[in-house]
Amino acid sequence: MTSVMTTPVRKVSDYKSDNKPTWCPGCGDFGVLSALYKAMVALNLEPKDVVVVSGIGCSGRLPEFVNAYGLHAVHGRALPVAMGIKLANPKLTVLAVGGDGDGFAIGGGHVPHAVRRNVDITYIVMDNEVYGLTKGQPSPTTPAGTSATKVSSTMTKMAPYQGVIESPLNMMAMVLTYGASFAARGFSGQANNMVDLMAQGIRHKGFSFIQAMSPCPTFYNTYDLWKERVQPLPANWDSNNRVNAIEMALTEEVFHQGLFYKEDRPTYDQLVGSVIDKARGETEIILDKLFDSYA
Ligand SMILES: Cc1ncc(C[n+]2csc(CCOP(=O)(O)OP(=O)(O)O)c2C)c(N)n1
Ligand code: SF4
Repeated sequence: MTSVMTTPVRKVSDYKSDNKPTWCPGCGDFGVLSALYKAMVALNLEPKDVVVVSGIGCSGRLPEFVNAYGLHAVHGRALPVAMGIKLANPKLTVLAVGGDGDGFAIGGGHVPHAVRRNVDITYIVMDNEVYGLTKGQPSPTTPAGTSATKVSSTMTKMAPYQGVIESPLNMMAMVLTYGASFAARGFSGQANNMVDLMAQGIRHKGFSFIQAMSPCPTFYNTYDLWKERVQPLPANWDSNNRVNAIEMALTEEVFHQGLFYKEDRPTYDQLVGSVIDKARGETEIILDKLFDSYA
C-alpha cells in the first residue's frame, strides 16, 4: 500500500517559540513579529529550514521568539553572519533582522555590499528612529530637530538645547541607489499589510530589503504622527522602475507602504556556486593528470 503524504499546513502557533516577547507593551516590534509569523504560514516554511539572524537592540531579540534556528549576533553584524550562513547552506531560508541603529549606524558599512552582491537573504529593519535598547539616544534616522519635548530625557542629554542637529539618512533611498533587487516598506501599525510584503521578500531570489516602520512608544512615540504620514503606493505603481522608486523614496513627507522595486537578476549564491562547480571540475582534471602520471 502506498502512503500519500500531503504537505502539512502550518499555523501561526507553529512558528512561535516557547519564549514570550519581552518588548514594552505597544512596541511596534510586536506587529513586525506577528506579520513574520503570518508570512511564514503563507509560505508554509519548515522551521528547521529557516534561520533568523539579528544584531543587538530591542529589535534584535526577535529571533528568540521564532520557532526556527536563530542567532543573536554582534551589534551591526547581522548581515555578514546571515550571508555566511546562506553561502554555507544555500538551501536554507535566511532572514536578517534588526534596528535602524544596528543596521545603519554601526552596521551601515555592510549594507551596500550585501545589496550589490544580491545574496538571497531577506533583511527586515525595524525602524523606530531611535535607539530603544539603550534608552532613547538619537539614531541615524531620527529627524533633525527632534528634542526631549517629544521624547526621552536621554535625548536631552544626547542632543541638548535645540534637539538633534544631524540630518537623518533615508534608508529606502540608500538601498535603492546601491542596487537593491527588492525593496519594500511597511508599518507595524498596519501589520497585516506587511504580511504579503514579507512573503514576497522571502520568496524573492536575491537580497530583499524590508523597512518596517515600528514605533518605540517608550522612548519616541511616533504612532499618531506616522498614522497620518503612511499611505499606500499609488494604485498603478510600476515596481520595475528604479529611478521612480528612488524619487518616491525621497518623498519624505509621506511614508509610502508597499513594494517600491523588484528585479530578477543572478544572486551571489548562484554565481559563487557555479564558480565552485568549475573549480571542482578543474581540480578533477588536475588530479586525473596527476594519477595518470603514476600509471
Ligand atoms: C559594539 C557595541 N556598541 C554599542 C552597543 C550598545 N548598543 C546596544 S543596542 C544599541 C542601539 C540599538 O538601536 P537600534 O538598532 O535602533 O535598535 P532598537 O533597540 O531601537 O530596536 C546600542 C548603541 C553594543 N551593544 N555593542
Ligand atoms: S524600548 Fe522601545 S523599541 Fe525597545 S521594547 Fe520598548 S518600546 Fe520597543
